[in-house]
Amino acid sequence: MNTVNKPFLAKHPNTLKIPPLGMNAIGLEEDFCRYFNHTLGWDSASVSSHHVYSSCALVLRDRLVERWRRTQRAYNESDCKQAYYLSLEFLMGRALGNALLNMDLQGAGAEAMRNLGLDMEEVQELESDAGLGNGGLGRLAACFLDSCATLQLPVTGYGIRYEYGMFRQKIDHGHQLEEPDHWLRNGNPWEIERPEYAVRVKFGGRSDFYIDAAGNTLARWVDTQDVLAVPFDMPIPGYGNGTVNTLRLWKATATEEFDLDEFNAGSYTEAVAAKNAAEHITMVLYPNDASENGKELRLRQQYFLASASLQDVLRKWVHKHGQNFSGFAAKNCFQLNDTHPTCAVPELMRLLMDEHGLGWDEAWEITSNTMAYTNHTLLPEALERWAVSMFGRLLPRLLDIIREINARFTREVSMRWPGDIDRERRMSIIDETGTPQIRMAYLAVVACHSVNGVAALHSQLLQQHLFHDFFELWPSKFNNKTNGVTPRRWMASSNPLLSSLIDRSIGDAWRTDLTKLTALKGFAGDKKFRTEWHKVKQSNKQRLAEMVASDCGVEFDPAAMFDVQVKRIHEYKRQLLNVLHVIHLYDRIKRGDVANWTSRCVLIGGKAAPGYIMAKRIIRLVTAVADVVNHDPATKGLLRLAFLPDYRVSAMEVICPAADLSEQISTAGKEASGTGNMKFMMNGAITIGTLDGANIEIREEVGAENFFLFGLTAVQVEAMRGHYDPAAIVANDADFPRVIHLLQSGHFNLFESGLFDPVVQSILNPNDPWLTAADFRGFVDAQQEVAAAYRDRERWTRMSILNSATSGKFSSDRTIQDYNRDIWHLPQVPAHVE
Ligand code: 26Q
Repeated sequence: MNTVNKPFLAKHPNTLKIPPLGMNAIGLEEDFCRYFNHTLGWDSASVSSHHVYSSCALVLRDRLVERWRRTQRAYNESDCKQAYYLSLEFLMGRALGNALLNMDLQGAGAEAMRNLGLDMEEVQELESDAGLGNGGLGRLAACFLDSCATLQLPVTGYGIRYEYGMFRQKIDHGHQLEEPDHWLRNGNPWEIERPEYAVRVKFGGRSDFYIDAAGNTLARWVDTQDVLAVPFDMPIPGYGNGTVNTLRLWKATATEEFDLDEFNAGSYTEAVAAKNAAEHITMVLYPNDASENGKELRLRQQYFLASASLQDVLRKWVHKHGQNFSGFAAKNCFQLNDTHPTCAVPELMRLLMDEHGLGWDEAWEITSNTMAYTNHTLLPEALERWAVSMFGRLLPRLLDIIREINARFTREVSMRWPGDIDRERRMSIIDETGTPQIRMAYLAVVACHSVNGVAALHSQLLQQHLFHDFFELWPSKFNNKTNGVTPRRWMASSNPLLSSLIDRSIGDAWRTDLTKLTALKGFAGDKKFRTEWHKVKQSNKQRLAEMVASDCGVEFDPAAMFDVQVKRIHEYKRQLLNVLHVIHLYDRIKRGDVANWTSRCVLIGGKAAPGYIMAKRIIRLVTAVADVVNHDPATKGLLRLAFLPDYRVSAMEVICPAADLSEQISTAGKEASGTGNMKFMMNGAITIGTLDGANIEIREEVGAENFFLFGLTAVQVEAMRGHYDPAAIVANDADFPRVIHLLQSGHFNLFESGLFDPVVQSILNPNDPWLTAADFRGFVDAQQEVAAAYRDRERWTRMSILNSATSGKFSSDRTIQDYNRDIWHLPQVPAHVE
C-alpha cells in the first residue's frame, strides 16, 4: 500500500461511509440521469441506445457493489471454508433482468424507465448474451453460481474472459454460417478489472533440479515464456438476500518484461507480436461441445485458468496464514467442471512443492483432499487426452509431476492386484498403447476425493463402465449429483405470467424452495385454474410465435401444439429422428390420412460445431424439409416446421415458457443428464423422451402417465451392437419406407441432388451408433399418443400442471445443497450488515 493511502485507510478502515443507494424508482431515475448525462459523455450527436442500456446497467451495478463488499467482508471475517468452481465455460446470458429480479427492483426499475419515457423490457433486449459457453455444461455452471449466492454459500467461480464467445449462427440458404461474437464491443458494465491481482503464468522452458542447503532435491521451472493473467470480476447476486458472490474471469496479456526485452533489442514489431501471442490465449471459446482433441491453444487455455486461479487462492491463503498450509485443505475446495481444468491437479502439487516448499506427501494430501471432479460425458470421443510429447513441451514441470503421480498410483494398483499387468495397463494415467497420451479423466479420478456423474443413470454407468476399475479400487469416491437449473431465471424471470398465477394460488416461497410447487397438484383438478393455466401458456406461445415469425419467417399458430427441440446439434441427440417424424406427418397429410389430426408447429434450434459436417447436414435437412412443408398448401393449419437461428440463453427464456411438448430423444445411455428437459418441465411442457439421463428421474417425479416414453433402454442399446439391421427395420415398417423414399427421391433437395444421401446412409448403416432406425416406430407411436392427448385440452392442461408441480427436484438449489452436504461442507454465511 503506498503512503498516500495510509491516512486515508486509517480514517476509513473498511469502506467509505456513504448513505446507501436508493432502492426506489426515484433513486434509480436520478442515478440513471447522472450516468446518462455525465459518465457516458452523452451529447446529442452520439446518443445511442447502448448508452441507455449502459446507464441502466451501471445504476444496478452500483447497488450490487454495495452488497458485494459486505458479502466478501463477511466471508473474510468469518474465515470460513470456501469453494471454487473451476470451469472453462460460464454461459451467463444476460445480467440486467437477473439483477432486477434478485434485488427486488423489477417494479421500481420499470417505473423509473416509464417516467423517462423508456420501456424496461426494451432496454433489456439491448444487452447481448454473455455466451462464454457451448451448452449444458456452461449453463450448469451459471445456474450453480446463482444457487450458491441464493443459498449464501461462499463459492467463487473461476473462468476465462474470452474476447469472443460462442459464435453467432446465421442461416444462409439453409446452411449454418458462423460469425464472431464480439460481445465486449460496447464495453461490459458488469465487470470490474482488478489489475492489482494479476498473476504470472508460465509456459515452455524446462525443469531444473537442484539441491538446497538442507540437502533436499528440489525442482524449479526455468527458461519459461510467461503470460500475465488479469482478473475481471462479475457480481453474482443471490435472490433477495443481500449476498453477492464473485465470478472471476481471467484475461491473458503480455508481461511487461517480455515486451521490454524485445523492445530493447530494437524490435518494436516483435514486442507487439509477443503481446498478441499472449493475448491469443483468451481470444476465443472453442465451439465444440465434445472435445476437439489435441489443440495446443486449448491446453494453453486450460492451464492458464488452472494456474491463475490456484495462484489467486494461494495468495489469499499466504496473506492470512503465511507459509503454514496445515489448515489449507480444511478451508478450501476446488470443483472441476469436467476434465477441462484438470491441470489444476499437477499445478497445485507444483505450487505447493516448488513455490511453497512442501514435500510430496504433504502436497498430495492437500491436493487430493481439496479437489473434486464432475464428469459430464460417457462418449469416448469426448474424453480428453493430451499427447505426452506436446504436454511436455508446453508444461514440462507438470509432466514430471503427472509421471510421478502415475508411478505411485501404478504401485498402488499392483499391490491391490499383484501380477495383473493388464489392469495396470488399462488403468494407467498415461496410455502407452500407441503414441503416449495422458488420459485426463483418469488423472482426475486418481487425484480427486470425489467423482460424480450428473444424473442417476449416468453415475451408475460411470461406475459400471468408464471408471469400473477405479470404482473397484475406491468405491466411496463415487457419487451422483443430479443436475438442476435455477428457477429464478427459468421461471420467475422468463415466465412472469405463470409465476404470478402460481403466487396467487400457493404463495411465492417456491422461488427458493421449488418443492413447494407440489401444492399445485391440488389445483390440477380445478377447472377454473386450468383455464387460467391454459391462458398463460397461450400468451407465452403468442410471444414465441412473434419471435419465430421475425427470425424464421414462419407463421406459428398458437392454437397448434408447439413441439420443441432446442439444444446443440449432435447425432446422439437425434434431431434426425425428430425430422423423420415430421416427414412422416407430412407424408400422412399428402396421403390424406388426416382424420382426428392435431395441428403441430415443430421448432428445432441449435448450433453445430463448425467442423461437424454431419451436424451441419442435419441443419440443412431441417431447413429443406421446412421449406417444402411450409410452402405446400396441403399442410395449412396442420403442420409447420421452423429452424430457429442462433439458439442461446436469451432465446430459451422465450422458448421454454411457450413449449407444449419437450423433445428429449437421445439414444439411451448417451445424454449424461440434459438440463433443457428440466427448464421445459418447470414451465409446464410435457416430455416425449427416452430412458436417458435425467429423463428417467423426471418421469419418476411426474409419474409415467404424465410422460411420453419410447425407445430402447441403455441396456438394450448395448445389447443391440452387432445385431442391428436397420434395413430390415425400415422394410418391415408400414411408414418408414415412404419416409426414406421421400429423402432419397430428392423431394426436399430438387436442385441439389444427393444432398441427403449421407443422412440416409447413416440411418441404414448397421454400425449406426445412435440406432435411429431402431427407435423410429416407438417414436411415431408415442407421438400419436401425444397428439391424442393434446386434443383433450383439459387432460393436457392437467398433465402440464402436474409437470410443473413435480419439478421441485430439478432446482439447482437442491443440486448445490447435495454438493455441499456430500463434498464441500461449507457453512452458510449471510452478508455483513453495516
Ligand atoms: C473439450 C476439449 C476441447 C474443446 C472442447 C471441449 C469441450 C467443451 C465443452 C467438451 C465438452 C463440452 C461440453 C459438454 C457438455 O455440455 N456436456 C453436457 O453437460 C450437461 C451438464 O451436465 C449435461 O446435462 C449434458 O447431458 C451433457 O451433454
